[in-house]
Amino acid sequence: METMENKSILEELLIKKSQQKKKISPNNYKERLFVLTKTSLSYYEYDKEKKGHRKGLIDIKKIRCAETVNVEEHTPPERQHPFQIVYKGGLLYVFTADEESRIRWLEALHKEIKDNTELLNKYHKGFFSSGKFLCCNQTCKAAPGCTVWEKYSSPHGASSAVKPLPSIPGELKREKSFLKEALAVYNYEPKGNSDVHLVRKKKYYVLKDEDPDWWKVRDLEGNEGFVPRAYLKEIHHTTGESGESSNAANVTSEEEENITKYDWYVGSISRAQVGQLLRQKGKEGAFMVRNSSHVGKYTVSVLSMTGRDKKGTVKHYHVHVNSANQFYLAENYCFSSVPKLIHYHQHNSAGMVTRLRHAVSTKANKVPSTAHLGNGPWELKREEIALLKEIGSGQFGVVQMGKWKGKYDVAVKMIKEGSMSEDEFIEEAETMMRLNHPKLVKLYGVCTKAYPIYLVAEYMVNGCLLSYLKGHGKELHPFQLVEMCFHVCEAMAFLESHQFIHRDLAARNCLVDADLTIKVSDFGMTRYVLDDLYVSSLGTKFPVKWAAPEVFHYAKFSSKSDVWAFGILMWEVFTLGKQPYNLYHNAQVIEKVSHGYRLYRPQLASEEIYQIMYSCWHEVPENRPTFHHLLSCLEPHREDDKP
Ligand code: 746
Repeated sequence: METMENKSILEELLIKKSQQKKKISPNNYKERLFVLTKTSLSYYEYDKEKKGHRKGLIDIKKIRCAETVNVEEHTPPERQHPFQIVYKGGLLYVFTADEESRIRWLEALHKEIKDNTELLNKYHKGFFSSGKFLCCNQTCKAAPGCTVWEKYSSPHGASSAVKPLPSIPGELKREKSFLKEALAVYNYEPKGNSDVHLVRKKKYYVLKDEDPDWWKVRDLEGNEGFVPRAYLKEIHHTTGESGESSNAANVTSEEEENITKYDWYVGSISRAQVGQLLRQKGKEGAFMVRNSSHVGKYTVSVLSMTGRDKKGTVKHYHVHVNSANQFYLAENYCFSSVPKLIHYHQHNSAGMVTRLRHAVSTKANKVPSTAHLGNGPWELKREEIALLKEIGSGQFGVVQMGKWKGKYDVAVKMIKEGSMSEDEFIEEAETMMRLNHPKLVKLYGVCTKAYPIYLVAEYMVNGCLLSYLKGHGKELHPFQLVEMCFHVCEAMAFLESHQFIHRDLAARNCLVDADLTIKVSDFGMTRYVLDDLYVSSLGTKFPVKWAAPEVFHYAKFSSKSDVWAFGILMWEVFTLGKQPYNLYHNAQVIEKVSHGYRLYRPQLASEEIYQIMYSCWHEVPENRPTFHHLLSCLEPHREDDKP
């Protein structure tokens, strides 16, 4: 039935850019039939002149900006007329065939959104591409706009179809102007300049959410301040848009919330990682449930010991959704929720190789993000740290595994007196503690009020990457090796974007988490080493084999010298932990490398992978790739996780 509400205002076959939910994933462009109505902008499959399934829907009320996007050089002719739709929860790029069509769409959209309450003042002129906005280089997709949106902000604009927000007086404004609502999941005592206490289970209004760690909130009494994001859980109201990925098969946020509570739920890790973890477990029916590469969809991976191979085979099943919004793995067994589906298959194989017998969980007792850290100094109470076992020793002395506040796993470096320039470290420590990235080992805090000084870091249960490669390398699939390099590269691209130089990147300085995520550790720490044997490039402890020529000749460190070291690290990974230039001593390596000699291609590395590591060893620093570029070189070699 056709009503005013669903009557189509505009309908046209346009090109839609993939949403790049994975941050760094290849672009793809699809033809979709776009339909604009009073209430929504939907897009449908369109094949052989027939309208197919709806692939996505954006609620008109959630649109915050509709505007053109700048075209980059070398853009093919069919993509010369892009526009963007910024909406609550996402960003969509659409390409029209010509300028008239683009104007038609933008005018129609502006007309429909003009009364929306959260229209933007500023937007991004450039595309969000490979993890950043091309206009301002901000890496967060939700980063505030960098260009004034004229349409909205200038009341005298040519076509001021979009009215500025009416100013709302006092009381009303208090309630209205927030981004979203959130519940506190932990109590939080404010430290430093925040005025807001968090009380578990109480509701808060989120005012700013750009910072990954600190959100500005207002409590119900009207107090405002910054609190750790990790202490909050967003409240989702289950109506409105769904992206391409959640089709008809829209997994509601209620469902998402439920699933995260189960001990069989793992999170977002790659297919290769899951495979390795299940094979490590080695039990028939060992299984994991994880987010697939498609947002809002899940994959069940299960180990089956049938077949000749002692290690067993891992099968991956996508959770499908039928037209009645029910979930199923193998046809005919449908359930109203994912937990119900898993529960059923824990007892019945029903079309799978085996029933789901042993949940493999990677849940670790991690400190929730910046949880304990106030905005101020990063001093932790020594009494709150229980040292449990020695896990090794490094350049600064013994490292112990411990518990903080009796519940969180931590690694504690006990700084041996005389091994570190402590004052300089303490001065810089805050910068390092602010570097938050999922592929960097988090430095939680320090204890500096007594000796020995403690550096307290995120605990990584599988120890250092080099030992892991030597001990478990043979169990790893080449995809897994690529994945390891990719993780390190993600961390390094982040450091590069913050103009932060590692100075000693190597497999020995990376750590392996419970879910086999690789994280980079001890970034920037070489600056505080007092040992001459390590500091001098002629010293026996100086990492010459990881050093670029400009480093061993002139101690010239840069992100480009980190790139050289990354190439060596890739070589370590693909040789499963061999010593580089095994037959040569440091002095010989300097001699050889200066004359253009380079490491050979490891057997496990394809010619293309070798090209990537080899490109890191260009004599001239400027001619080496950036980490940002290396990400896009590695990406095509990662395992495809499509159904
Ligand atoms: C750890 C580190 C980083 C060092 C030495 C010893 C341990 C460490 N181990 C962890 C962990 O989660 N974290 C740290 N290295 C340094 O302190 C260091 C200092 C300075 C430098 C470099 C390194 C520069 C030269 C760059 C300045 C482990 N986790 C977990 C388990 C095991 C070992 C470590 C944060 C373990 O015992 C699993 C692994 N295993 C045996 C059983 O199998």
